[in-house]
Amino acid sequence: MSALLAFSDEARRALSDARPLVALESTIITHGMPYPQNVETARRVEAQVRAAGAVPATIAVMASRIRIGLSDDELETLGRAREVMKLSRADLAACLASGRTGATTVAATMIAAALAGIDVFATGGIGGVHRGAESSFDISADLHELAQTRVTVVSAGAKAILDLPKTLEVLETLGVPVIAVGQQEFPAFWSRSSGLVAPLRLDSAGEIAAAHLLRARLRLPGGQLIANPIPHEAEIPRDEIVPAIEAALADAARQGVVAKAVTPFLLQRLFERTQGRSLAANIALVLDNARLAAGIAGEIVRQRQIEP
Ligand code: PSU
Ligand code: MN
Repeated sequence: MSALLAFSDEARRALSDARPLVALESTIITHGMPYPQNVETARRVEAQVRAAGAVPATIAVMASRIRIGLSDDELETLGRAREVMKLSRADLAACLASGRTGATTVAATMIAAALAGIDVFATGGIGGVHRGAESSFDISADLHELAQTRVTVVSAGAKAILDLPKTLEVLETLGVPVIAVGQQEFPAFWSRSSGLVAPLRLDSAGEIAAAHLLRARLRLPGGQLIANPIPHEAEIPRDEIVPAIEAALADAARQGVVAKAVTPFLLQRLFERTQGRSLAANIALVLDNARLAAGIAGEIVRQRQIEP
């Protein structure tokens, strides 16, 4: 295993000193945001994790290694690169075998984090059940990963381009705890409100960390989905974002966009249709998730020392 994982010096030292780490994904860099905002955001997210007392480890596949922690230069290279594979569970081994560069989605980042011994991962929004899934069968592998890989994923909910009620139903079926923070409502990525009640609520990093450790003691496989609403000042109210989402979905249908291309296409279209506001909101929510994730990672380390 150690030959497959290549750690940054910072990540290796943090792991051997049992200091808190936060895993970060790379699909948000390569497929989720345009250059150069993608690279700027990746660096700011890492800085936010450090400021909140943890060590960041951005994950990607390069030269047949799963990289746990990237340098500034590597973030830049990844952020500019074209033809980067979008890696989910199904794609990891084939990407490693081919030697190509791959960006990890939520599912693949969870797998890598668990292999590396990292408990907490911060992202923007997970993939979920797409609208029209009853005919397209488009359900993100992120949901199944949450059911089987023991990592706490800090998100701003699921992206509101999805069918959120169906996404919550599938998560319930799979036994994934969906935990809202600071409110009872499940947040909708760009907006704090979705009109849906989250199944669970925990308002402190300490409780979320305790639940993470208790799941291991209960021998429950799978992770936790933390749904942290976007900060007030950055949110796009639902009645503003919903028409843009509908229009973006219509664009996708007209152009016959399917499979892995759907989410990146919709995010890009929303960026255009909101004159960049969707991107500003996305950046703000990822930064806030990084802050919360670092707090949870710190609490996990602290609580493990008290009760191993
Ligand atoms: N969060 C963001 N932007 C993104 C993603 C998450 O703010 O681009 C990515 C994640 O990598 C997630 C993926 O796993 O979108 C979902 O892709 P799909 O719907 O094809 O499973
Ligand atoms: Mn899909």
